[in-house]
Amino acid sequence: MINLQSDELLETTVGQFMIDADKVAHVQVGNNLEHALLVLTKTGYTAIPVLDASFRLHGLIGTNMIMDKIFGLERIEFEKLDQLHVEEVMLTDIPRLKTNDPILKGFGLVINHAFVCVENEDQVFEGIFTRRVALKQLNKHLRTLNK
Ligand code: 2BA
Repeated sequence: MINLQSDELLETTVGQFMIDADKVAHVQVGNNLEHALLVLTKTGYTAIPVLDASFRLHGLIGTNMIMDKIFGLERIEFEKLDQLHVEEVMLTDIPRLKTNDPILKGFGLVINHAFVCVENEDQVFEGIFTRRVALKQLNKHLRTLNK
C-alpha cells in the first residue's frame, strides 16, 4: 500500500497500473469503418486505440467519430462504412504517457480523458492508463489515510 504522505506515491509509475496492450481492444490503420464499428460495438467501449502492424500508436477512434462521418444531410450513409478507413476519421492529437512517467502525470491526464495510451520510446503501444484504475488507486489510498 502506498502512503500519500510519503514520497512513495511520487515514485509510483504509470506502468505499474496500466492495462497491458494484450488486453486492450484496438483496430489497425487500413481497417475500414465497418470493422471499427464492429469492434467498438462488440467490446462495448466508446473509443479504442488505432495501431499499425508494428504496434505503433497512431490515434484513437470512437463510435461518435464514425457516426459523425456517415451522417449525410438527409440520411445515414451506411455505404461509407466499407469505403472509408480508420485513419480518415481517427483523432491523432492525443495525450501519450510513457511507462516510467510518474502516476501523478497519469492522474492529471485522466481528468479530461477517459483513458490515455502508454507507449515506449519507439512509439510502440504498451497499454492504457484508465480513469477507472486511477480512481481505484486514489480511493484505496484515501481510505487508508482515513483509518
Ligand atoms: P468507455 O468505453 O466510455 O467506458 C467507460 C467506463 O465504463 C469504463 O471506464 C469502465 O468502467 C466501464 N466499461 C465500459 N465498457 C466496459 C467493458 N466492456 N468491460 C468493463 N467495463 C466497461 P474505464 O475502465 O476507466 O475505461 C475508460 C475508457 O478506456 C473506456 O471508456 C474505453 O474507451 C477505454 N478502455 C478501457 N478498457 C479498455 C480495453 N480493455 N480495451 C480498449 N479500450 C478500453
